[in-house]
Amino acid sequence: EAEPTPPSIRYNQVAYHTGREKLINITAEGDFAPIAFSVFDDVGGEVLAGTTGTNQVWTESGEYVTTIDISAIDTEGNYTLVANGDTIDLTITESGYEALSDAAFKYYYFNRASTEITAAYGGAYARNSGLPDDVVIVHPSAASPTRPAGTIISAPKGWFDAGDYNKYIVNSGISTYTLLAAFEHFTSYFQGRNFDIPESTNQLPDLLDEVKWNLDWMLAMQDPEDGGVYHKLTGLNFAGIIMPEDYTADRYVVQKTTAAALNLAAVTAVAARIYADYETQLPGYSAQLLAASVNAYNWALANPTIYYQQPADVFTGEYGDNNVTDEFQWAAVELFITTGDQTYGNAINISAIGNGVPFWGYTAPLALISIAAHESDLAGAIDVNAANAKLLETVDQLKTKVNGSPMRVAMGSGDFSWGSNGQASNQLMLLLMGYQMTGDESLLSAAFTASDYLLGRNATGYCFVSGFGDTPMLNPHHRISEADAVAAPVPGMVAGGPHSGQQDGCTGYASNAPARSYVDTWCSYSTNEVTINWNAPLLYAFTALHIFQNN
Ligand code: G3I
Ligand code: 9MR
Repeated sequence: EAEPTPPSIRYNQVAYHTGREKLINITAEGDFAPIAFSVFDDVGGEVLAGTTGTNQVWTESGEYVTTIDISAIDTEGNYTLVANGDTIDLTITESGYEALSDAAFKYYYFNRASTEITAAYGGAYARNSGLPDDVVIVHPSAASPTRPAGTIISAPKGWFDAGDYNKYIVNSGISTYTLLAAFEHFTSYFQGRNFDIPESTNQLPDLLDEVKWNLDWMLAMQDPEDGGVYHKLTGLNFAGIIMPEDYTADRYVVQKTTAAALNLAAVTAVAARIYADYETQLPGYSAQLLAASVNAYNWALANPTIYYQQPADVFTGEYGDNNVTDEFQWAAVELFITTGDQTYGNAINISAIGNGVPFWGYTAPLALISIAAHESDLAGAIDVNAANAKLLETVDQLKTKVNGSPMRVAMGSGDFSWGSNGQASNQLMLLLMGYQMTGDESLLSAAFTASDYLLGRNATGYCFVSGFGDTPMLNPHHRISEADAVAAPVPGMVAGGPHSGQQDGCTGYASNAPARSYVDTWCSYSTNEVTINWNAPLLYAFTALHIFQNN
């Protein structure tokens, strides 16, 4: 008979914070007796001792779980926890998330298309330029009278979507929005932040330089003739394990869709109002963004049900979305905030805007976030209170989940789909949004407690952010990290995360249970890829936690 696996200690491998709850879990597949534990400071003095209490079963992991609360230790320092024959290192600090926030940002620079990454800014991850995307073929699915199939257009720059080298407008929408929302909510922080990118010496905040890299590409994805927006810029197939400089396959723009037009309309409307404050640095850019937004929105109104359909000769990511009610509302909200034009105000229907956690295919919560952030400008024009109540309903549900969960995390039933760590990051963003709206400290508390999940206090034992933690994710499905000469992956990237689909058919999964169905291998594109849309809420959340801890 096989020995049951010994209980494992699951903890935040990056940092616990002074003044905040500090939780550690012990988990095992089988039930286990109470376990004695001690915590020692860095000179070997015992500062806390105890015995674990009752175990609970966490349905999502199928494991027995108990929680150790060491919040009573509230002095900065390095500690060790000894329990069940294991010793783990713990860090307690006033401010432990700054480096992670910076790295989450820098990921976007590392994932830039059409440029070299220099040693000055990329260190060991310097690489040659690739995928210039200045010769892009209009695919038959995207043909129009003025741009028939085979027409050559130019659409350089942008960020690679993920571990692949393609660029998708729908996923760029939520990603770029989330970075811009971080800028709108924490403007002075980002105005003062130097992220060490090539543009750091210019007069624009680095975040806006980085986002402009992607906005410039998004603008080039619009057909100037009719305002329609191509759904993606892609090779016909996914590339092999190669560096950008070795990519030689033809590139295409594929099909104009309603979802693409609305994602571009929403994001360029947000960008237009933000870059308007930098007219001196970027003359005319804000106006260009707004014109693109209006043209895309009008195209969508005239073509409201053009859904993505993968052509027979194209095999890359789809980001297909057959329900664009949420995108219509989101675009109208952003255009109304930016212009005050009642044409857009009349299109807003708060009762049609859903709440919940956003993802690339569901952007309604992004509209609620923007309304909350601009409530004083909107009061009287739309029912701001109803919108805020919806957002706060979701926030309250998340807090209840954290407090009721056997592992004291926000992740639970229904949260473990492809990209579950994007879900976990967006949950944090919403809790932190709720805190900004209400000043309710219990929401900030819940966000700190739930933030442990991504950093190791989860059912896999991995710190899911590359370059951080004692057991970091090491083998992401990220072509640059896999093909380059550096052993360690590009830092600051969050893995897709566990979910039971296992669509990649890889071996080595720890379990079929949703919260444990994860494998840290290149092979596992369904659990171990990285993307711009999962890193964006990671960046938002850990930056916000850092800022609030230092207020
Ligand atoms: O929306 C349903 C939900 O209602 C249901 O409960 C759940 C059950 O599994 O499934 C949900 O749909 C999933 C959807 O993602 C949204 O989470 C699908 O099963 C799942 O297959 C789908 O996965 C997408 C994946 O591409 C495959 O199409 C991911 O969201 C998406 O992030 C991922 O995107 C890829 C790009 O195509 C290419 N570039 C890399 C990128 C990341 O892997
Ligand atoms: O490598 C691809 C990854 O970047 C995509 O997100 C993923 C989405 O389905 O697909 C991966 O490509 C796989 C393909 O879909 C099936 N054959 C194996 C490929 C990975 O090696």
